[in-house]
Amino acid sequence: MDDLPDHGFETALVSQLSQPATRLLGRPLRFFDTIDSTNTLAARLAREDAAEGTVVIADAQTGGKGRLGRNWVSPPGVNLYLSVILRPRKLTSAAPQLSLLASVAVAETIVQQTQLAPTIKWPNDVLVAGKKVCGILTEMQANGSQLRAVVIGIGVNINAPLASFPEALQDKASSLFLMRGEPVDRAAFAVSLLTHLEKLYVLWLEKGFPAVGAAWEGYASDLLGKSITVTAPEGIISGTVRGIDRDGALLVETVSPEGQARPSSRVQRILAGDVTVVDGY
Ligand code: BT5
Repeated sequence: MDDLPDHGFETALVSQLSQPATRLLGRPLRFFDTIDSTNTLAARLAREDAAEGTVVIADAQTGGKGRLGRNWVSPPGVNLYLSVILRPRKLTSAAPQLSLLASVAVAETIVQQTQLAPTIKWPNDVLVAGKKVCGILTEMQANGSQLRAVVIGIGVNINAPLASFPEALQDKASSLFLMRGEPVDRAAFAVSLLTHLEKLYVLWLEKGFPAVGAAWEGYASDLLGKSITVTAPEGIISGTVRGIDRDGALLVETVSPEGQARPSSRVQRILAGDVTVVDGY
């Protein structure tokens, strides 16, 4: 866990992927010791017609991206930063479903590789014991209303020590190593993640979102029935979580303000935003 490039990681990855773990994802796989952002490169490759399944992985990122211009802390030698190019023949409105799908793949991989008990915070943060261990950034390229490519960027804090997080993050973020008390094999985790992602992607293509949504709700069950506040593009919405619908939108029951002649409740569909649970989450 020092600052030297970890060629062992690349070698182990390539060797484990050469066993037929996946048919689509990671074929080809582009590995970098350091990159600005795997998503930025994957988006460029996608514009240049890279094949579906192309994966960009880096040992470190100098400009790791979060959503809405936020940053992703990406130290070398310890974590996983990868981006996958997919080309589903679907409408652009289906793209957010891939973020939810990716969070299920990460949660399943954490269970399989560490026996920890992950939860998902809508839309796609993966937490262990209430701390964020994974973030997902999905970016799309479109031809009109049709998807041309989707880049799913996944960052998982695997073996990061607490000191590698800036102080402001130390009570909100964690790593699988910190939660489990022993290191996790990064290459095995990466290959397992690509395997789970591929299985769910094929399921989604064949059966649509509901097949994946049930698994998502299983990991996000903490959130059901909770009072939340969502900062969404349409404004700040407060209400009670009722689940997700068959398109992956969060369903929030809101009550019109007290004092109104006839208080009434209605369920709003929210497709994007940041959730804060009123009682802490
Ligand atoms: C995300 O954004 O959670 C999406 C992160 C996606 C990162 C991957 S790494 C591979 C690929 N290449 C990229 O350049 N990006 C993707 P958001 O929900 O906006 O959360 C960002 C916030 O999480 C930050 O503002 C911090 O508060 C916090 N954060 C930053 N780095 C973190 C880390 N390593 N672990 C946990 N939390 C972190």
